[in-house]
Amino acid sequence: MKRPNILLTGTPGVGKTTLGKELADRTGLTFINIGDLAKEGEFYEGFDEEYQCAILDEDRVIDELEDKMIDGGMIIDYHSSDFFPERWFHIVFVLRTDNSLLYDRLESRGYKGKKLQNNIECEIFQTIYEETMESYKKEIVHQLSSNTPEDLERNIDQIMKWIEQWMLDNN
Ligand code: DAT
Repeated sequence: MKRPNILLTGTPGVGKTTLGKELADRTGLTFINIGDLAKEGEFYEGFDEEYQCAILDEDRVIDELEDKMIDGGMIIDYHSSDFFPERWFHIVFVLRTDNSLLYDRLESRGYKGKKLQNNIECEIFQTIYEETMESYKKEIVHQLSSNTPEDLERNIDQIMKWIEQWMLDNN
């Protein structure tokens, strides 16, 4: 049985992990958060002094996931989308959150100062959306509002319907 691969992307705090885990629970697809995967495997290639964070070793992440992506049925969660092989994904969702809500979510996550400001600007300037539109065919990229619990429910329903249809069309 062939199953699709889904990319959930967007600025930190928009709700990728919340949506991805819930989708995985309800569909049996496998959820992978790239940040957690990198931490477990220590897939880093240095430290960024300016941003005070580890630099992801993208090639090692890709090597680690390649076989699983070929098998299908993967939900990938990451705040960037341009280094993954385009062929991996059947659909890509860019989650979007209003600035004031995002600000509160990131603040309660402990972000402050420049880090908080950079992430809010990332959302204001649609950085991830534009990066994603340049990296994948426009037809497979969709924006999702991710402001409220109602949005979450609606997004889950829509994606589950899409998965069902994809499985009918491809098996
Ligand atoms: P991300 O994985 O994009 O960093 P998250 O899933 O960790 O984001 O969510 C960040 C916070 O926002 C977390 O406290 C849960 C909350 N949240 C996520 N989606 C939401 C939604 N649709 N409505 C309200 N709160 C949401």
